[in-house]
Amino acid sequence: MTDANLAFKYIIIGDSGVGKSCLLLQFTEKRFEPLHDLTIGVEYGARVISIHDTSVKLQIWDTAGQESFRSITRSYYRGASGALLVYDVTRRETFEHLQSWLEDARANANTAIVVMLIGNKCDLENNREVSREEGEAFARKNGLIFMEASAKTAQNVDEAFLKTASMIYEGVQKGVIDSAVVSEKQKPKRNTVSPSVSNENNQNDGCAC
Ligand SMILES: Nc1nc2c(ncn2[C@@H]2O[C@H](COP(=O)(O)OP(=O)(O)OP(=O)(O)O)[C@@H](O)[C@H]2O)c(=O)[nH]1
Ligand SMILES: [Mg+2]
Repeated sequence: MTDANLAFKYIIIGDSGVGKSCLLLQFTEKRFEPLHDLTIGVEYGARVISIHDTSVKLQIWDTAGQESFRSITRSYYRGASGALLVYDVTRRETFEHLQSWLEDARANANTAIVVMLIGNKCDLENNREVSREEGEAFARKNGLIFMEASAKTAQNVDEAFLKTASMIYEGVQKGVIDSAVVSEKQKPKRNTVSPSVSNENNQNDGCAC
């Protein structure tokens, strides 16, 4: 493969209200939205990063967490090389539903997909219902990478997206991930229901990884 113009497709999944759209907004536009603007169908965002002098476009599909959109979400796993699986550290039920999200990912995504587990809203320490240790243990048991983050303060937001990219890049180098999946920039298809917002906002960002 050539070392230029890679595109990694990401999908962000997890229960409604855990902060998926806010994580995307913080990563692409460096701002926080305090109101819950329920995602209908899917939304799309993008940002260009650099890994070892290679320019990589992250094409990110932010899905709706509500159960009624689950079948639409399932159609977005195809071709994804990274998944951000998000729960809310202040709502235990969102942690308890992780297994079911993981089953969806395993059933619908490429087998080599890199999954990053994110315990979001870690700024709300006083309301915490899930400990960091529980998140770490779930990740270890299921072979996931793990970070706690806050879309509000931006803590670990860039790190989560960039670490995932770095793991995908390594997978391609080692031949574990098919280079055809990531070797060219593909224009995202606007399919299925109400892809409401295109907050594409390409910025160059030196990757610390
Ligand atoms: N304190 C705090 N609030 C957050 C954080 N991330 C998101 N929120 C709030 O949580 C609510 C839900 O955030 P969204 O990003 O809309 O949730 P979502 O996961 O996209 O929800 P769906 O689109 O319904 O699946 C909003 O009111 C956000 O302001 C965070 O890190 N800290
Ligand atoms: Mg949303």
